[in-house]
Amino acid sequence: MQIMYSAEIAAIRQAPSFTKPVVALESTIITHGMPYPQNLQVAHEVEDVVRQSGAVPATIAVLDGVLHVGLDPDQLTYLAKAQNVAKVSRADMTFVMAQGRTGATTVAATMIAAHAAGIEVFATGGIGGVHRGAELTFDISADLRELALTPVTVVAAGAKAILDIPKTMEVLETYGVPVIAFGQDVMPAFWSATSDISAPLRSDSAAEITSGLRARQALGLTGGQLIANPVPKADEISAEEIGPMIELALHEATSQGITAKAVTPFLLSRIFELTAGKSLATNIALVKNNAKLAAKIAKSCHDLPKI
Ligand code: PSU
Ligand code: MN
Repeated sequence: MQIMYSAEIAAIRQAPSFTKPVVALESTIITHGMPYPQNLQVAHEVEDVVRQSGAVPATIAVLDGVLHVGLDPDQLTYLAKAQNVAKVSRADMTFVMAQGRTGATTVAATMIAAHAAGIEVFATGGIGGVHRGAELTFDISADLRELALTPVTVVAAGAKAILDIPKTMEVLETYGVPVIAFGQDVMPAFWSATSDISAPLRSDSAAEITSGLRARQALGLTGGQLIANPVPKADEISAEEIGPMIELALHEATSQGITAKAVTPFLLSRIFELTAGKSLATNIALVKNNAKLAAKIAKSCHDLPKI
């Protein structure tokens, strides 16, 4: 498949890998997670955090039918301003490409593209997971199955708190995905740094995360891993504060008949309104924090290449 690289990525590309550590970044967060112009500003700031942390950022998106790994500044602006952008995952990314359309990549689609380009580490806000009420709707994000299949390390602030986190943890365990909380014993819950759900694994060092990964690969185990990185305490919204707003947004989604791909963007924008913008500030802080840790992990992966 034809992949277009940004000038910055092309300069360090030495197929099948890179001469510097690289961190992939998703684009659904830009088009479906935040309003313009904050989305563009945040996209640049997150890329800068990756650079300041010693790695090279590769924001991934489909622009007019072409899969881009790394976006030049004008392409980033084009995407941030674009209307009617498709939200693409494993099921529909290549079809949207065939139609020549523009698509923002979810965690699942970004993992696929990152792996195709030879990128091992990816930073996002929160992964998709098992939605509350999934026993009736069967709404389980394709992100979970992607973690089972595609060998990319995903750094996220846990699963979004709008989800059913215990069920999400069960599915990840069934799929054999290592879930490693960074620096604490409990799972973070996106806007909140902690939750009452204990983390299956804990690590305090990027090097240790990389050795765990290399050991998995040496054993021939496929798939990715989830690094659950808590939002900095100073930026968090406590579970007590955000809990009732999540409940209200979920109730509205159900009563307005919001389903499928529209659920996550609807809930995020309602919670933005209900918290008077505070949820967005927290979201931005946690994405930057994840970009920083992802750069550290990318550096240690670069220092300890896969044999
Ligand atoms: N995290 C955010 N904002 C987002 C998303 C995650 O802070 O917009 C996106 C990611 O791209 C994730 C997607 O893959 O939501 C999950 O959507 P769904 O629940 O429809 O699978
Ligand atoms: Mn879904």
